[in-house]
Amino acid sequence: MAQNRPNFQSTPWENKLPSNQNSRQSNHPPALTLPISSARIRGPSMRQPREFTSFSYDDDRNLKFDDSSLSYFYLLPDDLHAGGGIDLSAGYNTFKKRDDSEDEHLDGLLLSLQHHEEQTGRKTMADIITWRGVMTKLLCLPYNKNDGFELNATWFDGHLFLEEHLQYKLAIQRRPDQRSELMSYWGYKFEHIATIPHTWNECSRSEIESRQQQQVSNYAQYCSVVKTGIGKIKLVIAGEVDCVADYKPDPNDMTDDLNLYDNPLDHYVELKTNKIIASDRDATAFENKLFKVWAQSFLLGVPKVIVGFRTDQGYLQTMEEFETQKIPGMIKKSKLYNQYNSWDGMDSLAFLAACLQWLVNMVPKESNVVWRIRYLPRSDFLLLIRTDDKTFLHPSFVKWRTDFKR
Ligand code: 0WD
Ligand code: CA
Repeated sequence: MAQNRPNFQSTPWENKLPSNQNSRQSNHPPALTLPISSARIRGPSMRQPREFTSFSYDDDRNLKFDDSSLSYFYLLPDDLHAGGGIDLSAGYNTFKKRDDSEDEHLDGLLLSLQHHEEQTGRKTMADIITWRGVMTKLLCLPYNKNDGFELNATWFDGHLFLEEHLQYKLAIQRRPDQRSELMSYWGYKFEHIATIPHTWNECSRSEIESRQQQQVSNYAQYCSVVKTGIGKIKLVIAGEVDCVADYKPDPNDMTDDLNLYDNPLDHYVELKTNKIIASDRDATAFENKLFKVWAQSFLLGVPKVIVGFRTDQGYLQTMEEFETQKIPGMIKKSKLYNQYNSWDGMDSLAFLAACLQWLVNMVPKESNVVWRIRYLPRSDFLLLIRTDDKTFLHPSFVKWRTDFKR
């Protein structure tokens, strides 16, 4: 394992093509590259995301093919003001935190796809199947070149599957200090105190009132699986949804009349916490974050973001709602005041369209071969490299598709 560990952070990187650093390790031909600053498909067509299934992880991280872990937003502005604000650090010592060095690959997504296909008897159409988080990385890349990452890619049964290469992520991760651990807890704590596990009328008083005292865990998750697309590429992506603003319509209440269709995605909310904005610097940092939040929410079709603003000591003071579709415009306006802010949503989408087209065209369509997509910090290229890794697809999904009779 040790010799697989990437070591790029300590290697001085020049902004030009690498001279195939790994050539000693493998006999494979030189990597294929995509130039990030110029790869664009201008004005790509976008498909409106549509949820076609969803799944949950419960408090023990068991996978459930239902909406049992869906949460409901419930936090009154009045609750924020009581006694100097809600203490987001409360209960930090009892945080039930997932071991994120455990690689779940695409398992939840693939097993839920399989379950869905078993129910409907139909295969899902898609060029690319992946987590939303992977797409967010690619969408933000033209404006976020400081962080390196690696993806794994493999073709199977007509789809290109992408996942994050967890080994790389773990290898470059700085060991989190206590403060960043605490700040990450604040995010989960905010999610916990801002939501309830059922609709308001189905919740007991104590379920609502004891939230501040309950243990916080990041095991449970609710994920929406959507069909969407950019340019000519059809996508299936799954992503975590923090809560609904009010309720989730019954997906069985399908109707062909679009005017009557109650779209589940329209009800979804992304929750974030942020430091209270007190200076230009804070505002710039927040705008940078907001752009990534836009990318993340836009991809899945989540229309609303609620940000809880907190003090440096982690006391929640105010909340603000943002409409996802208005975020790029907001940031563009503030460019007038902040010359360092260069985020451009349309340009990012033009890059994403080109990048996905490149992947679909350039990753060779050999089943059982895993390719690595590598982005070195501050470089201008995505590299495509063949590996000798075994497939990362769940065996149950592979068997299901292999046995599938049309
Ligand atoms: O390639 C893979 N194996 C990846 C798996 C890459 C990205 C995510 N995932 C997994 C996550 O563990 C999660 O189960 O996919 C599922 C859904 O992910 P997503 O919606 O695609 O992930 P992303 O958009 O990056 O993150 C959404 C939320 C985060 O909230 P914030 O507010 O920070 O965006 O998912 C949570 C996190 O709360 N999350 C995780 N929770 C536990 N362990 C993890 C993780 N490793 N990653 C994201
Ligand atoms: Ca969140």
